[in-house]
Amino acid sequence: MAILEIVHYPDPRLYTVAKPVAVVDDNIRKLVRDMAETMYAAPGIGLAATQVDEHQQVIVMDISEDKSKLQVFINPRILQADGMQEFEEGCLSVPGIFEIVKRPEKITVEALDIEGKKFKLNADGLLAVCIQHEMDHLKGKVFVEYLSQLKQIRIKNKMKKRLRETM
Ligand code: GNR
Ligand code: NI
Repeated sequence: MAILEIVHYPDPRLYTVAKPVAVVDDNIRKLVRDMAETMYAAPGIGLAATQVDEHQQVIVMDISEDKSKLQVFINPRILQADGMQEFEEGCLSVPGIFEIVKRPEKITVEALDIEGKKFKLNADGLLAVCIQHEMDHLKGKVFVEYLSQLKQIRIKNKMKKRLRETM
């Protein structure tokens, strides 16, 4: 296993659109294992392949209290979305920034599991937020893009300042 480097906003690699996985093979399973290790170490509750500069449609997630329920979504698709909810989101690619984002409240997702088998899932609350947040990453979108231009500029400046300070 390996801990991978997480790309930070506004790195242009975060704007790459991920390709669907053709076959869930050992290479994908290794990527999933490394992504899970990276997510748990961060620590975070989700990670999209885009964030580790792998542009394939792979997501790992674990929203359980004791970090015992790893969920894997390969080639995820939202089949249905209902309602709206506001949730304070954070992102491992935008460390230290927490902002309210409005998204559909209930979703039905279809994806492949680690065996390449198709499954469907109804999600709401944090799980629905997290799936949508990760699916946005696969489309090259970071949650701060839902905020006002002024907030986006402030966040970019904060990130640049932090980069300068850690050099
Ligand atoms: O660890 C994470 N926490 C989180 C909190 C609220 C809404 C979304 C998230 S996802 C984030 C990990 C991450 O950046 N995934 O892309
Ligand atoms: Ni994120």
